[in-house]
Amino acid sequence: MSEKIYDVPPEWATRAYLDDHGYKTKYEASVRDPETFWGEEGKRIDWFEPYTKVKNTSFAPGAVSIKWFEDGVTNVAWNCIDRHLDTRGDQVAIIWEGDDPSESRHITYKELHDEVCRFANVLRNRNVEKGDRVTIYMPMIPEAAYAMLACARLGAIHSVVFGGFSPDSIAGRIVDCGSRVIITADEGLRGGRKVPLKANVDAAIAKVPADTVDHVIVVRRTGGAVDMTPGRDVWYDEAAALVTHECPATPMNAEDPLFILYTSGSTGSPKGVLHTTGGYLVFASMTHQYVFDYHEGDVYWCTADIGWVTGHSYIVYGPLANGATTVMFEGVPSYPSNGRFWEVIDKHKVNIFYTAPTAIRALMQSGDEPVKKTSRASLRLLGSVGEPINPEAWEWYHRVVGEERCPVVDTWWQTETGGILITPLPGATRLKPGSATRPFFGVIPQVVDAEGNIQEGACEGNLVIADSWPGQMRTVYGDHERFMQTYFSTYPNKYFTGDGCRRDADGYYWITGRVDDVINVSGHRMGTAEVESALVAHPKVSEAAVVGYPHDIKGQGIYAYVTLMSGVEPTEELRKELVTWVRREIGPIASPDLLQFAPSLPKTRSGKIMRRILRKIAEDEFGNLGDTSTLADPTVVDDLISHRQNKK
Ligand code: 6R9
Repeated sequence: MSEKIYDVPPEWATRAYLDDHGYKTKYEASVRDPETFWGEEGKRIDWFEPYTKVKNTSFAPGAVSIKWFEDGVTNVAWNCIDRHLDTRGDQVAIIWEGDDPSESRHITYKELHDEVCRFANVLRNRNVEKGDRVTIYMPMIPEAAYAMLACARLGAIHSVVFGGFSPDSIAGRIVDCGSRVIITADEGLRGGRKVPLKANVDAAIAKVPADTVDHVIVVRRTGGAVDMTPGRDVWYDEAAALVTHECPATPMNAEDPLFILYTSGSTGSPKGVLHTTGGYLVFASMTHQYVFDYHEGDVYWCTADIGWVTGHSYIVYGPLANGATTVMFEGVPSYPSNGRFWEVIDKHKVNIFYTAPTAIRALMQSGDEPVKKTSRASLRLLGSVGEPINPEAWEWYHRVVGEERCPVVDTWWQTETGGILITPLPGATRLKPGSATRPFFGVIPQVVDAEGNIQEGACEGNLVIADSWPGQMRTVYGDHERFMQTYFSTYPNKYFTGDGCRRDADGYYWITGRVDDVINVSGHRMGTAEVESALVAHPKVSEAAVVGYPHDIKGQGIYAYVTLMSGVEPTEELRKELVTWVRREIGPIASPDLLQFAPSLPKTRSGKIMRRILRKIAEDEFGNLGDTSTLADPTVVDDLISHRQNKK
């Protein structure tokens, strides 16, 4: 395949913050002397007490410790709201677009201040204090952002759980971080369908030890009937009517926790990724400004859900820290029609649009017509995040949606990184479809081989980051050992991303996907181990192995191999039951796309499942199974191949 290169459009070279020379100069300065670079950049947020120390970080084996701006004192909500009030109190902070196209709301910075203070007072009245954990299980409504910012204002640590997760998943997260307060809504609304959020919270609380949860605060969204437990549950509007719209922002040390966000890894239960205050906000703000070339007055729309890190950093914290107008969308790209995204862009005159490859691929399938019916004249820049974007989808996004006028920034990052690490800068970087291109300021990517040898020049291998950046996660909540083990033990003194990548002769990075047992389904991260443990929890299942396979829209689909208890018949009905079971155990995003009953699984003589072989079968690469001689029983493989499920 010939490699296409898109030059920076001439108008961008003049209007953007940086051109190519500017990028290179600033990048070199950032890695040559991080202390000075970040010491200056830290001033982009306001501090109650200025920091005198900038970087104090170590990736040393057994002693990983990450601190930025450690003696500074500030407050994230204060930076996202209060400091803008003098200059842009009447400017719109949040444009909310409802699931139903006839519903939208504009919230100014002044209104945001009042709403967040009220929410904080409601929490304070329920004894929420600095350091307490609060679980947020909400639809995409402004109250979700108010709840996050209210926690930040009080110094409470929020743990947002994606609204698509099941009661079991919520329960696990409540228990892990020990939150005594849950914020939810009666029901969510997505694509015209209701989501029983409060009922899911009730079911989750029934699964955690009694007396874990003291308060459930319920925002009215649909008005649907829900059960309210007296003494525990309260309607938000009723509680908010009793409090004022003034609430002081708690002074927070730069390294005090801001939030926990659970994410899947290759082993065990989801990890509570912990982000702190100062470095996180500096990094979210800076990346939002430079990557999206954000300028005063721009209308910016990120289509993520606040249940994922992209929603945290690039719907709420980054844009609001910069005083931007951020669009928050409740619905889905296909409702009421496949033109919804483009219609919303015209309706709110969106300048910067940031979405996921899975959405682009799905919309691309309905052709150019729904796009071309709209003007999109306001659009200036397009972004992509969550998974590798295939060049065909990139080209369509660029040509049809952006009419070849808007640069596409393919941004690589992770829940753990807090913000974007590898990305084009629109005024500086020539684009190659499918490549996340070059590192952001202060980020030192390296490509290593399996033994950890650093590769030079054009190469392929595993992606590691050689030194800390301010947005980096600080620990796994309550388990620093696991943090060090997961990210710093594979390659000593380096942060291991879990991704594979290629670097070309121009120094551009091409992320090739996960090299561990994590799969990426429609941009949602899932540990194969989680799906497996959900399956084996079913009484009829004896063993399960889950792998990813290429899927046209989702990027990866979930392929499950299931061995049943002896005597259980493998029926079509049971297959459906097991798929439903996983949905119920984890949530709809974890439903297996294909499920194959396997009389036995390929194992080594020591009893290890050989996933490499299962992956090849799921990928339809039967001719290329590699060495099967170490298998305890090589005939298992033939049986698996002959019963392979067909791709949808
Ligand atoms: C922000 C987010 C992280 C994993 C990451 C990688 C994949 C994200 C990507 C990308 C290729 C991109 N990923 N962005 N792969 N190109 N632009 O998605 O965080 O949910 O933690 O997922 O997603 O595999 O390791 P998270």
